[in-house]
Amino acid sequence: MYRLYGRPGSGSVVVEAILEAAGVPYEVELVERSQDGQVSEKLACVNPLGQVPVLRLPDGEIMTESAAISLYLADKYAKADLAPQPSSAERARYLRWMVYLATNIYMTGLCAYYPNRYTADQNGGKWVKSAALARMAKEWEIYAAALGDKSYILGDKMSVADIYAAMQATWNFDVPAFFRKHPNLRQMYDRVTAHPAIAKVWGRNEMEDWKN
Ligand SMILES: N[C@@H](CCC(=O)N[C@@H](CS)C(=O)NCC(=O)O)C(=O)O
Repeated sequence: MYRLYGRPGSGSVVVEAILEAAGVPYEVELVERSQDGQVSEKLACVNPLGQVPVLRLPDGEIMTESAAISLYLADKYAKADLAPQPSSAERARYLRWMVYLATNIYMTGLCAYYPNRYTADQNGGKWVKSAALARMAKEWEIYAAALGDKSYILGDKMSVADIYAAMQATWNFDVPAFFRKHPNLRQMYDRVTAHPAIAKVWGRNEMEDWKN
């Protein structure tokens, strides 16, 4: 069985959503951060960076990196219809935006959430954070422009890229303001989260706390 190491509302949500939508048996091992910010031992054993998500495959193989895990599962469980076929025309766009989200918005978000990690200056964190927020705004503008008035980033069909983007949208510091700025992202978000399996995972992870 798959074992997903995750934390509510974190990058494990996209993996959980794919497993749920694919109807594959899995268990979730919650790994909370300790009070002093240290990485728990059980997480350090499977990911030396101490980050979630981590997926242990049924054969014991360990996968880290949310985008790699998502691409892998979506291809493996093609019946869930969450990824364009490797030979399809949409594949190039799908890969482009999956990697864009992983390497730009996700990473810039880490700079905003953990700014002191990215500077050796003990007073530099606030500058790292403000630069990261400006950069992230630009990165979302680019994504929103690519989405345009389409329902999903690939057109009429939802893919893992949309689930990934919807999850990352909830990490904005002011989600309602973010969606006011990008109504097309809000529409995409609402479509994605209306999917029954995704709604279930969203609920379990309290992904809609920003609505309160
Ligand atoms: N590149 C990794 C990033 C994973 C990541 O940053 N996960 C966050 C939760 S969303 C985390 O565990 N942060 C704790 C930390 O970085 O110490 C991925 O895409 O899986």
